Amino acid sequence: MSLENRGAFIVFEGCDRIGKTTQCRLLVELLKSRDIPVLPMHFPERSSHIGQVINSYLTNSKDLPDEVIHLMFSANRWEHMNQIKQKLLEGNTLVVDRYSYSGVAYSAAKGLDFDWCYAPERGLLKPDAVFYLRAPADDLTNRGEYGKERYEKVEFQGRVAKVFDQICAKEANYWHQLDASQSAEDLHAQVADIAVKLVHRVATQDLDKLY
Ligand code: NYM
Repeated sequence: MSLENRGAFIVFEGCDRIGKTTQCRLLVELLKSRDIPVLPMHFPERSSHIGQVINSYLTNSKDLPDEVIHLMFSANRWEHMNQIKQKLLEGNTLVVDRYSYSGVAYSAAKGLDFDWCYAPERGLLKPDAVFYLRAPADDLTNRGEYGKERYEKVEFQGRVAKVFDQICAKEANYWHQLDASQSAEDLHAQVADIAVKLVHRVATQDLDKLY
């Protein structure tokens, strides 16, 4: 690829324990094996000051009003935006585990207004593609083995899934809904097919913003 080619901005979304982390890893490994420059990222990015507050909240060592933590998650994306833009323009494809849509889905699932939740995300870079990993509803209720972090409850995850579905329907032109109940290998094959074509297709396109 020529020097002025940019990388693709790829995001994985979905409920907790749906397999995003595995799929991110498999995609990063695949792109590397094809000599496509690629970097993994994950939101929340817990190492910054804001990220540490988010971590304390998620591990239940700190309580904050729903609105405040919502804005912290958004601020955590904003504080990395210059870095993300620079990496993409340098030609790196970014494979990002969660983004703005998790921000909206988890807060709206608590009862906050959808449009209010989306507002602070406006102006952030828009992903070229979102892979939305979706398990059938009964599969979700069978997933008893959630961890200790906040939000990891079956009933709450069902509400989160509903908001993700709503966003998926609205953003259908760059969202790819994939069945997460299939094997990690089959799922990866579907992701890989779309992602490799995408990297080549967007290389000469301008970056877009969420609006
Ligand atoms: N989460 C994640 C939010 O509530 N809002 C956000 O903006 C983001 C990015 O954090 N249960 C929630 C979803 C997860 C939790 O994410 C931690 P992970 O991917 O398990 O580290």
